[in-house]
Amino acid sequence: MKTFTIAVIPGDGVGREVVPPAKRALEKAARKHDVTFAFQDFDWGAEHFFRWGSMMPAGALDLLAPCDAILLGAVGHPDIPDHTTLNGMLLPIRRAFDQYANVRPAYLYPGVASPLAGRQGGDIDMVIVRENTEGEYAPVGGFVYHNQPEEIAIQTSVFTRRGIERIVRFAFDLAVKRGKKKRVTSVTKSNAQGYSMTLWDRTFREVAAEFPGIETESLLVDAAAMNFVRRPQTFDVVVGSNLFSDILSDLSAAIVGSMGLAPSANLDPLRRFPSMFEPVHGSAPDIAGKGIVNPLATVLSAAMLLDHLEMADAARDVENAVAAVLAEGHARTPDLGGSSRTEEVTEAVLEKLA
Ligand code: GGG
Repeated sequence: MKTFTIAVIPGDGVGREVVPPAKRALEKAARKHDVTFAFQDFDWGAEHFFRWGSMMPAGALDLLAPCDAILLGAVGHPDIPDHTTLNGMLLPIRRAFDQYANVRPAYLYPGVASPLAGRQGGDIDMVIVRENTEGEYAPVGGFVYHNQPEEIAIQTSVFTRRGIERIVRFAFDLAVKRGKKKRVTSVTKSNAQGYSMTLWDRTFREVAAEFPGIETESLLVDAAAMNFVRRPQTFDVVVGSNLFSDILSDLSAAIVGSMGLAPSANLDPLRRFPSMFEPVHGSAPDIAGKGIVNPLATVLSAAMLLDHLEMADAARDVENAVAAVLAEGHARTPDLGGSSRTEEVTEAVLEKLA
């Protein structure tokens, strides 16, 4: 029987409540497919910061490197500045392991209400592909006259032809693999940002020429946001920079019913390093500890982990279990208009997996 080693970082806030259900779903799905998981739990995050002054210890990346994949909950604590938590753990892991493709599917499940009028289950089915290692989140910049009245802050975006080309090619390959609308939408702001974004547009056109069977569309990010609301059914694969896709994937999650249903994968498509799977949502301190967080975004992220480890049947089992629970509509956390607790939704999914 094959055993996969999974690094588990529950992190902060609701991250600690959504990771155990995902581990249970993984274990149950794996049992049916003659696979086992060896979980290595790492208690990193805000508590580690309070105790030791850093989100994760020195040498943390060396501990993660030999694992087959990483399962992450959330990062963020009200008493620590958000840039400290994000730059102290999540972003360094993405960069160290060259997880350059952040894949964020948004699917309107039957039985789930979209805030958009007239949309039925299956009407919205898109994937946001986010460039994940450079762009606006590159750690390049600094302060001059720090904390003085004449203070200057400089934050530099970094766009490389190599970085753009590989994420755009990943998006086209994904559109081919999905075999659905066969459409890739590129999102930029090249009317205002005439260097980085025009490099993106030119690179997009060059890569698109290699995929004559895929329809293309280029939108400015403001128009993309508007069209996610006006005509969400037309989108298939949407590719954009680190910042734009971060924002648009919150919007895509909202139009399919809830951030609580939005999974994600931070992939090293070349498989040199472990890839990382996490819900799109953050630590949600307002509901942390109340036992009402929706575990399904993390459970669906676990399904993406199974897909990445080439256990497609097990991944479909998990997705189908989630779809069945949502279609029945009995077990629902408050974000979906229900009153179920995290535990009840978890048990409902596990029952379907049996
Ligand atoms: N699920 C991980 C998490 O806490 N995400 C919140 C967040 O702010 N993420 C920023 C990002 O994805 O770049």
